[in-house]
Amino acid sequence: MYIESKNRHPWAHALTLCMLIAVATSCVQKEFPVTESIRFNQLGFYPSEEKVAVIFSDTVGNLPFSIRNMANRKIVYTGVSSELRSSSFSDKKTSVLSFSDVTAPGQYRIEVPAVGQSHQFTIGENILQDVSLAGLKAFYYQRASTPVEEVYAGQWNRPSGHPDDRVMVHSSAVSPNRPEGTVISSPKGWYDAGDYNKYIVNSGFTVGVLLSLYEDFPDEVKQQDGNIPESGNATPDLLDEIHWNIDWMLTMQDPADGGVYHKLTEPEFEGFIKPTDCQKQRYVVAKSVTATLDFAASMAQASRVYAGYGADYPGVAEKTLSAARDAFNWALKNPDILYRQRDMNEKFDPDITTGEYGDRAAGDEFFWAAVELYVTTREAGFLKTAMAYAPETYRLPTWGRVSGLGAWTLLRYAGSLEDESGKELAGKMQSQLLAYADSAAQNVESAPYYAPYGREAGDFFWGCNSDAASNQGITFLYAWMLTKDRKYLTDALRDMDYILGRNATGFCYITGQGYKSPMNPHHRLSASDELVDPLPGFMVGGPNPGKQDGCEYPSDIPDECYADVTPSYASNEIAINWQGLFTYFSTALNASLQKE
Ligand code: G3I
Ligand code: 9MR
Repeated sequence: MYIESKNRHPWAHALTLCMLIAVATSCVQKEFPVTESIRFNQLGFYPSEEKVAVIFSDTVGNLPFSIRNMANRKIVYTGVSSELRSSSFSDKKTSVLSFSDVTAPGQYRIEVPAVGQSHQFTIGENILQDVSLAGLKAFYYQRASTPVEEVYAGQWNRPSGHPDDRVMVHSSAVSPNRPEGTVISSPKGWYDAGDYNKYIVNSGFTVGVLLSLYEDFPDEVKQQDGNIPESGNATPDLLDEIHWNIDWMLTMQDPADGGVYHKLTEPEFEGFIKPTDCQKQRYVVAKSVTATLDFAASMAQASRVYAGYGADYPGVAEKTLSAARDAFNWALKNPDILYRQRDMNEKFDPDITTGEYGDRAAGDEFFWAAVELYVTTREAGFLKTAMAYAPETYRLPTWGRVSGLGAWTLLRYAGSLEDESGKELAGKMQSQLLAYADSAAQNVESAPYYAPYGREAGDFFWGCNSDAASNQGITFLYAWMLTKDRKYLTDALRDMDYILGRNATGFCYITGQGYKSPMNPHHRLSASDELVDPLPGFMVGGPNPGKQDGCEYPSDIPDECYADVTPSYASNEIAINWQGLFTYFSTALNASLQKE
């Protein structure tokens, strides 16, 4: 800036001098173009935790960078990024910037003169609190058979849909007490995903994950205010929300024999229409051993949790336990009745073409159900079954592979188990889980995105943001809880950083969060309202080179196979099981970091 000397006010000299000094000390801000090539957790960083960003670039590494505090415009840190690195399956390169020494809460940005300046970010406490509450709230938006009210949902309010009070028993599901054509009432529950159906396998899994969050982090869960209709009662909002789904699940059990219908569904998927416009007849379809065992497991777990909340939920502990026992007995008598949609359609009408949630074996479901029943009742018979089906290795729990949920429960209750064989089983689960965590945590510092997740092509498949990334993060949290070794907590946070922006697409994969998040999820509720913004707080499935939806994807590279378009159900759908894992992960990680 040039100021005419003859008009100068005496102060002007001082001002000019200050500006010269400022330029010299770089307290004057130089503007660079804002770039999305500088990628990091878009929700921010905790003051005393690791802080890493990457430059997504195919040019050069070793680039000088600075961190600017946006309050006083001062540069507070300078450094040089790493050499270029890449993964085995991608030609894209990254260069890692590390600035963990910056610890003061505030707003900052990263400047890399050769590349540009980043979006602003926050350093502060409780960075994941908002997203974890949004994660819980998402379940409220998924509620069937009730109006979603403006006072809780703001602009996303909607009238009640899918009363499900006149559901037909499908010909595949008839029993002597319920002949074909029988109509039952099966209201409430959560819509499964982008579709409007309700599937017991996925519901049981989701309830199991969310109840585990309560059991592992009760203090944090009790403090949450989700602003849902039940928020005023004496029960934590998370448990109120879960109960909405449990109430539905209980209607899916045939009272005559304890078997549980696989799903409640329309015969083929509805169009992208509002719940109030859906006219198709809905059916309960075929009992299956996997649905029945997932039901037994989650009900047995619910029984011990709701025992503490009898004032708001009288009789629920007793009802869920007896439902779990009946279900388990049905499964023992019918261990081979797997759900096979194609076979079923050959025998029964009308054809059912909605989500299958099929399986090839039910050993992992037997394990999970037996563990939950054992821990709740302490009866030796259940322990014996659990031992018979115990896994040989720890696998990240997903809807079709649930043994990990049994492992989590055994680890949680290991200290209170009295039988020697129960303790031994818990010990086995502990070594298996730690072996997984240790192998997943190898050489993370040399990874292109500085995270354990995302280094292999196999990390990317339908639902991987949750079934792989969030799940691995939770497993690191278990490893941390078991050992108190802080390295596991850091690795969990690195996986979270990946999910929230430090990745190959630059997306923060939760709707309504960060500066770049999915706008067009495969979600009938979001797509059929008149609003631009999707319903908030939902995790989308993520990059999936399987591309089973036949959509146009921006790339063939596994970690870039993500299309933010409504038709992309293979990369951009939302689902309660994914939401459950992400809600566990974000709530538990925030709690663990705040406790430290
Ligand atoms: O192929 C991968 C393999 O490479 C990878 O190692 C492995 C890891 O577990 O996964 C493999 O299989 C994929 C599987 O999901 C993983 O869970 C299958 O290819 C893929 O087809 C399968 O997709 C499932 C999809 O339904 C199709 O059946 C998803 O898990 C499941 O979440 C999804 O569920 C649907 C419901 O049916 C209907 N409602 C929406 C819901 C969400 O999309
Ligand atoms: O919307 C459906 C989604 O919830 C499922 O995950 C997906 C795979 O089963 O199927 C979607 O429905 C599509 C159907 O399979 C094929 N026709 C188009 C439907 C909407 O995109």
